[in-house]
Amino acid sequence: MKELMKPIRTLVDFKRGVVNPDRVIERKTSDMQGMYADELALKKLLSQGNPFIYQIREVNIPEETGHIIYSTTVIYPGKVGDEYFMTKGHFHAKEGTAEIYFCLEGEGYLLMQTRQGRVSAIHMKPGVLGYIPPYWGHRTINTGNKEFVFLTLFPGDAGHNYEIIEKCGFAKMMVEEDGRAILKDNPKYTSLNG
Ligand code: PAN
Ligand code: ZN
Repeated sequence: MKELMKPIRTLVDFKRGVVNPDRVIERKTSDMQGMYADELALKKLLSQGNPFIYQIREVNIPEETGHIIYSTTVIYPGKVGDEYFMTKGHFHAKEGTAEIYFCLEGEGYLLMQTRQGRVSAIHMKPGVLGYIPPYWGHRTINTGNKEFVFLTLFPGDAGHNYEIIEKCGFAKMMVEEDGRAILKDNPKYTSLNG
């Protein structure tokens, strides 16, 4: 039998996420190249100081079956052209694994998509839990004017596959139109099925 792992106590600040993370991952505008419809607007942001788009605060949990990995994500408020700041988005490497997102602060959307191009979106605000069933790729989008903060929990052996989204994008994108967030067809989307 493997050595027993010790229980972990984690303090989570609803406005900032995990207070003492083992690892902080920062994603800047330059990490999001090719993901926004308006490439000129992205170039402009790059030249204006390459701002941070989001931050992940992770706790060290073994990436193994039986464990539950958890972390918090903060997406900053902002837009690239009309399109709101968002995460890269991914499928799990082991696609038959689910995930739970729980909103702590701010507001936004949990956008999901299957390999076949079926799309679903959940409006997130504090107290809303979004369940991502197995086989749904997922991305989150900050449609508010302050930080959008959420806790995520997923199986230890899920893994991450970013390639599908990098190559095909999401079928829908979230843009501001007349002061409101609306879901529109993404002109850059290419279907996996050709
Ligand atoms: C989340 C995400 C996190 C950042 O913890 O990893 O929100 O988004 P990207 O990984 O798409 O950059 C999760 O879904 N983990 O599986
Ligand atoms: Zn995930």
